[in-house]
Amino acid sequence: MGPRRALAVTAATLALALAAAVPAAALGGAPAASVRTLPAVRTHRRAPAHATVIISNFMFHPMRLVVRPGERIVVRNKDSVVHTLTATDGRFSTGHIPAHGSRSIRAPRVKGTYHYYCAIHQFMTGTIVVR
Ligand SMILES: [Cu+2]
Repeated sequence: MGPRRALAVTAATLALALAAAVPAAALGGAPAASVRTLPAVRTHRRAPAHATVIISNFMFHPMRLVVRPGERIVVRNKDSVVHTLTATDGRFSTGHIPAHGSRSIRAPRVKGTYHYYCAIHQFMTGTIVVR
């Protein structure tokens, strides 16, 4: 009689716990997930699209950068000398980027492959792919 009653109580408690747990999970779980998703999407859209090229040790990194048409490209010069990032055909250029400074340019709006170099140290080359 004792064990049987205890079992019944346990079953009832379990049923109550389940009844409480399921709606809690359904109501609490779903909004939590969408709350987690929404700010990420909003943050992504609010942040202006921009890519980065780093100059260090007389090299561009990455040497081949893929961007969207018209995307902003920030060029950071980590060297102690002035550099430029200048299209081989002259269509874009950062102008002089001072030592430890940065400049930004817009990628061309026309899709394609654009080669560039440093106008001061012409052995420094790289490529921007717009697609
Ligand atoms: Cu240079």
